[in-house]
Amino acid sequence: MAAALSFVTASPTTSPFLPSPSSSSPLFFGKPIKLNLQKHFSSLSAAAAKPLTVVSATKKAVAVLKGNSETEGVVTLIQEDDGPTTVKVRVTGLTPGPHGFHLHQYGDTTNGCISTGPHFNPKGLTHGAPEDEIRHAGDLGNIVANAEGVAEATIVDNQIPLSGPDAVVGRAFVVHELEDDLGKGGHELSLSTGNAGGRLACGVVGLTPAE
Ligand SMILES: [Cu+2]
Ligand SMILES: [Zn+2]
Repeated sequence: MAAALSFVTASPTTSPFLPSPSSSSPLFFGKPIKLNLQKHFSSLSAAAAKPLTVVSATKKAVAVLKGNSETEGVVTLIQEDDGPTTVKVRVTGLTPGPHGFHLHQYGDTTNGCISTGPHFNPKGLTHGAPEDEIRHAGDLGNIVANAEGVAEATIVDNQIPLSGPDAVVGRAFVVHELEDDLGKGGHELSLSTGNAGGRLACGVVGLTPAE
């Protein structure tokens, strides 16, 4: 027990000793120690280190948009290799006309769509149009609802990959009450949110089978 305690308090990467793998269950130590054992005892790590990466280079994801209104929708994302991501959107229950459509930073909906945070912005730029050089990665412009309140769009974009450091999996789409002015409206919110108003519905991006 004393050895176990001193091991737990030591830094995993600089610990001068490691317990014999047979002397105690890795489960006793919890996850960090288990990883450490894998690093040092290759025979133990063989199964766990086996790559989980799928052979196919196609990645797919989906987000189901819901909120506190009748607005709802589905967004599918597909990316081949390191190419652009194709986003297919169908949202219903909108007022006719344009509605801001963005990827927001967090996949957190504990407080509804508000807890998804600001627009996904890994480069620290100001808000803009999808075709602008200066834009948030999450700036996908507007989707336009028809007279029946249905908006359908296909968006192809280079700044919302499904893997890598700027991956959008785990973040959230938001569809807004108003038109996104694409940073050009002259309103005090134009350069942060496009002054797109309230958040009608949102959904967290999750991976789906790539087939
Ligand atoms: Cu938004
Ligand atoms: Zn933005």
